[in-house]
Amino acid sequence: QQVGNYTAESHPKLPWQTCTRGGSCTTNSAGTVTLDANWRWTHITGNYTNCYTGNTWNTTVCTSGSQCASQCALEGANYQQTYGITTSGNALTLKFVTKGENTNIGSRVYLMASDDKYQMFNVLNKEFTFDVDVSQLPCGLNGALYFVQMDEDGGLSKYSGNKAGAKYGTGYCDSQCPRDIKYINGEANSDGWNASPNDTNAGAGKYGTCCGEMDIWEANSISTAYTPHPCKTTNDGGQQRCTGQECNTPDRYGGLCDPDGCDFNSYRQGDRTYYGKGLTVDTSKKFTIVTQFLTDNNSTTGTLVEIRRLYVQDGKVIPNSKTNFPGLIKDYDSVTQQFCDDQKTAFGDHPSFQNQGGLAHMGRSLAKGHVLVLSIWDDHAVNMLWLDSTYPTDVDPNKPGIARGTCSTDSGKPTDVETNSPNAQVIFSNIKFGDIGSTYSGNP
Ligand code: IDC
Repeated sequence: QQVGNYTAESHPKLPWQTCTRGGSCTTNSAGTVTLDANWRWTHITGNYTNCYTGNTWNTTVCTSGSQCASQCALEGANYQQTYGITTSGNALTLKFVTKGENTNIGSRVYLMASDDKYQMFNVLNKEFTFDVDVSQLPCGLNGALYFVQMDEDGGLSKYSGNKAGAKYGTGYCDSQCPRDIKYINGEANSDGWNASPNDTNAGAGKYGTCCGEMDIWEANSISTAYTPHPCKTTNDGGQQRCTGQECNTPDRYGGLCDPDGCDFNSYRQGDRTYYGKGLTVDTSKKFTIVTQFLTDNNSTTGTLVEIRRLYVQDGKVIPNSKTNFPGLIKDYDSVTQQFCDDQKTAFGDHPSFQNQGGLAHMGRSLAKGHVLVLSIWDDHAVNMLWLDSTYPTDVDPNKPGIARGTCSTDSGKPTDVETNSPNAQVIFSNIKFGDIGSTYSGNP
């Protein structure tokens, strides 16, 4: 994919901080974000003809994936007007529905270190902290902050067909091995593309793109989960193009990645008064989320053994909720391999997390360096019910592991949320990264 020159690409600034033990933090003022390539206008290089419109490719120019990539360009983005993406100080606001020339739904952005490189993080033996305002995120929406093992340059140096690189938000991959990605490995995903039956803006091609994923935060004002998803792709979870069964389909568990992950959702784990409006972590106002990645030898080169979570709100440190349902060997308040084994057995869930190498393999992936993703999305596959409702919807919600939040099983349909909650939004702010214990303070 080429670079278009109708709109200059200007990345919104998003400064963030690096902290060291002792509590001193320095600001990385070069931080910016870039919009994922899938949201961008792609047209024939040098004129205004679309290469892709709605949910279909221009079959005249896209006779093959490589032909298409050689003739089509990605454009610069008008962040605020077209996509509802704004930054102010250290805060990023992502709006759900933005009505411009077209109607934009959701967005996905990546933190950049420079104009053409993503910011790479190795979170092992470190702590990642940010503030969030989820008060305007109803059932069915997800304001997400997570890490994926994308290439630092978006694949520009590996794939000669990719001339746009990280600057234009190329190279996305995750543990669902998504097939709705328009350009993969320097080629358009136009071969075998099927327009989505229920999404006017999306479709699925012959290829998907897989990589290890660490979901630090998938949440709305009702429910939240944090979830490691390891992958047996090249380079311990590095970006790898997939076809057919490799892309976790038709057998969800027969692909290169763990699509379920080992999730810690406080409600699903049995504490129903912990997270939500007016609850212990009160989602009607801003709070801080701290996530710690502990290794067996307290170094960045150790084996990942535990992912801990705590919250800070109104100056008070709030310990994570504890698991509370029958059938567990003990109560847990963090993600460890034992927690994952124990909850998967107790809930009767598929052991795909274990089969893909478990927490230790997630750690190997994180050690290779990950890119930070911030997004707001609705769910055309399962209406976000896996996060905030009863899922599967036909199983007794009193059975442990089925209830994930208080949303109705009828909620979260994209057409409903897009119509009824166009003003939904998420605000992420005050990102800090550093030594364990260095990025937050508060009273017990
Ligand atoms: C979740 C994943 C999440 C993904 C979602 C939809 O954690 O990243 O976006 O699926 O594909 C299930 C569900 C499975 C859930 C998983 C955790 O079948 O969809 O994974 N889980 O809630 N049953 C038990 C656990």
